[in-house]
Amino acid sequence: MNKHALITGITGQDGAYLSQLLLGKGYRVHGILARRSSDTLWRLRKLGIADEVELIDGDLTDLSSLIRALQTSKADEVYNLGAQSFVGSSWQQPLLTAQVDGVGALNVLEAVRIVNPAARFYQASTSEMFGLIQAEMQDESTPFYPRSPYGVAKLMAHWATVNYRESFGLHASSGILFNHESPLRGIEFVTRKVTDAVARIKLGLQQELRLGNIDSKRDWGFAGDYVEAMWLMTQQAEADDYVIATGRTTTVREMCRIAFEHVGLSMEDALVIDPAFVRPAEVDVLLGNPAKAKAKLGWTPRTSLEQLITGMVDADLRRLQR
Ligand code: NAP
Ligand code: G4F
Repeated sequence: MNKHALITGITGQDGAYLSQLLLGKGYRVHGILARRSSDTLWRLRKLGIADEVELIDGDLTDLSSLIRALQTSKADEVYNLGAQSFVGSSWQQPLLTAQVDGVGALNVLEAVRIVNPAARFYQASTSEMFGLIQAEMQDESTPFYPRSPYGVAKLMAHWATVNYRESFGLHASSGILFNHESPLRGIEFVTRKVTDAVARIKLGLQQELRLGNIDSKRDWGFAGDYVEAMWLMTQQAEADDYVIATGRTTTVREMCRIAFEHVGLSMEDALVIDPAFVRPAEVDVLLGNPAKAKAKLGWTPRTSLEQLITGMVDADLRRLQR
């Protein structure tokens, strides 16, 4: 019998890669489609799987739609990836972010508890919860100190996941994922903003690239590697929380340099620092320790930052040339 999975956020970067992974394993994949006026299926189309997933109307802020989705999909595994995921917007839309990313996760947990408490649940937690870091390298025991409304909302969802595991015995795991990127990354995030701009500058379509704080450091990995960790978590006998990261941290400046050098351009000629992109509070450094995931899940990242960024530049060049 094929397993059934339900994914919130199926139209996002991770939702698309996770769908591809699960379809490859023989799952029937169902996804919540929050209706938007513009085309949100482009990532699923790009991976050639838009017709293979089964979409169900719903929204994380509407518990009744989630209950119906659990019933319709008959899900054995539920992956809560849906979110207002752009940190920068969370200061402009703090209440929406709290409703979708915080209360929304609680809604999914409630739907699981009501419809099928035996279903396995995955919560998309984030290294943003570490914020003002309390240890040089962050692992599952590092105290949290969120620095954005997004981080605060995600922290609520994280603790709700732990709480439902401890209160009701749900198989509920929280993946504390550090930044992960791909050619399917939204254009507002810094890696994709950079790789798209580098490709445009190379093709003569744009002159400059405007960024905010280029001294912040991130632990960047490839989204395709990270969705495997999500699946591995739901396959374990016991639910638990895991840090998923590469163990290497790099400044935005260096990431940017890799992109420019890949196409033989000088970063200094194009980069403009623009205060408009500086945030009210910054997460200066993130560096994750994935030792537990390696030991217990057998998970390791396979893609270097150089492979990731140059691959994203190449993908943007191909797209723009078409
Ligand atoms: P993403 O590309 O921004 O995708 C977000 C998804 O959430 C989209 O499918 C979006 O639908 C959906 N969504 C937004 N509001 C919704 C609502 N009210 N109801 C239902 N769905 C809604 O994000 P991602 O990079 O794939 O990340 C996946 C998850 O991991 C997110 O929860 C994110 O916060 C978390 N995370 C990401 C990273 C990372 O580096 N990528 C790291 C740690 C944690 P539309 O397409 O219709 O907008
Ligand atoms: O790419 P970013 O917007 O990612 P950020 O804020 O780290 O959040 C991402 O990773 C989190 C995991 O840690 C996820 F939970 C979250 O959903 C999201 O996927 O910014 C990265 C860094 C920041 O320090 C930002 O200030 O790049 C800096 N930056 C500098 N100039 C910029 C820009 N970021 C963006 N988006 N745009 C700029 O122009």
